[in-house]
Amino acid sequence: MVDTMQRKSMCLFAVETVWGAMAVFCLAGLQLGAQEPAPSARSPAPENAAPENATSENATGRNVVLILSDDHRYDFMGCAGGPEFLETPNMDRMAAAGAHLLNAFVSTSLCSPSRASILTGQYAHRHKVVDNQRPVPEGTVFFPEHLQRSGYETAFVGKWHMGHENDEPRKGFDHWVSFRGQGEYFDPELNIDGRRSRFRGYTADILAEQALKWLGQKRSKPFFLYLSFKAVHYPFKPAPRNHGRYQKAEIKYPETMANTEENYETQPHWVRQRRYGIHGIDHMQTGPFDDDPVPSFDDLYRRYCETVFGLDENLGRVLEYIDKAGLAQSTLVIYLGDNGFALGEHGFYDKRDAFEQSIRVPMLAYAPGLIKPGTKVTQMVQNIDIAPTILQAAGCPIPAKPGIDGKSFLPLLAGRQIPWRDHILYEYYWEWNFPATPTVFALRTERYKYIYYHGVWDRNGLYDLQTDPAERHNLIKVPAYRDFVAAMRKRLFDELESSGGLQIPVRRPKGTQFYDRKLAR
Ligand SMILES: [Ca+2]
Repeated sequence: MVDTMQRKSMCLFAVETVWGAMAVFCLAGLQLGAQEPAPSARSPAPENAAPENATSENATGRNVVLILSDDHRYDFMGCAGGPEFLETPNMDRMAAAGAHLLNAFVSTSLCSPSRASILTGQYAHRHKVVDNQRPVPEGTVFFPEHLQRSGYETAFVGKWHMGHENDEPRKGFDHWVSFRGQGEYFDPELNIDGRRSRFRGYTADILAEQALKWLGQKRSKPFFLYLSFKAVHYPFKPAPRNHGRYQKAEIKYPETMANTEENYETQPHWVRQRRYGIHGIDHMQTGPFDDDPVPSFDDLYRRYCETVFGLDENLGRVLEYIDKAGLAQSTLVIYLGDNGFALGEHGFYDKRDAFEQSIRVPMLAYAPGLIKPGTKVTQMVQNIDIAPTILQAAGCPIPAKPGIDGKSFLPLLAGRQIPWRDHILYEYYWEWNFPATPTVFALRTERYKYIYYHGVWDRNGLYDLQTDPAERHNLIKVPAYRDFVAAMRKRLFDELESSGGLQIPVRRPKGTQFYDRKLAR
């Protein structure tokens, strides 16, 4: 079967809607606490919850559309402040008509572990999907299974990427459209409910088309759609209609990109060393030998932005359908990325590490009647919060077992202040395939980030995000911070221990190892 895409023009959000006049552009600055006279561990936020009947977020049976992208960094949206030539009109309008979660993070900045955290509400050390090389452990429970038991009709469309070889339907979904592993940007072979067909066209367009087809079916049950785009993962390939759209755009390099003593003086040694591997900007994605050409950073940056633009177009198609079909009042739409992506920061060209560009993700929500237009959520939310948030929107109880580490942020979307975390926990487990980045544990408060590197002879990290948002000045050896570092380290390990995070999962080497350390250039 061949499904030809013949879309003449993208349907942007109609300016005649209530959204039209609301060109709200908000800066996604860090939400930092007041100036602190001396470094100290922050105390928990005060409990100031409003009465339960203050909003309508406890209404049950809401439809949910969860839209995921791949490697879309948090600040590459118009509403998030940059880069100025990049157009994301649909993301911007989603933020203007709904909520922009300004401080959204992943608990592990890597495809498969993050996807498993989204689907389980658990840290990677609990769900045990710690690399991109193998399927989820037997017995893993995903939240759509709870939705099914609560009477929901569920569908998965797009990139699954937990287990490279398998595109077969997974439990928890009544309808299944997916492909093997990373998939392809063009002409994908899709497994639709167990039958494979080759499609012609741009994969993001085709996945949106498949999602709209399912949304358009008549049904009597509430629904849950999980639309998971392949875009914007490397190799960045925009739709042909968008290729070259930003070719003349001037690329501004981040201040920590240059290979200077100033940039690396206080950083852990491994940070500079990663420049010379596949995930460093001196040798981006080059092959195993050192004489192959290094691709143009500027051109890759432009292709990334053009791919984001096409993702935004397809996000707009889904949102437009929901509005036009009269589903907006009964549906919660959430958009997020599965992890961040450095484009030159610290000399990096990847994710995995605990710096801001890696751990932060774009996150937006749209639900007229529940979320007031222009809502800005400043609390730190994480991918582990998605499952409990959606279950609450569905009025579906969260089973006590196997347990969820995240917390529903639905009240925050509805404008209620509830007790919330004052820090996030981050973890990344060293991969045999990409040995340049060590095992990382981090604890990030609104102002400070403490990073502990396990199993490597190197210094750890402490950054003051208020005075040093670029994380250029590592304070770990500054004597004035010694007690603060000790307190943060204790807090990190207390939390890891209490949630079972001191058992580091070790996996057999599998797949290709990108071991080469290239020569300095
Ligand atoms: Ca990813």
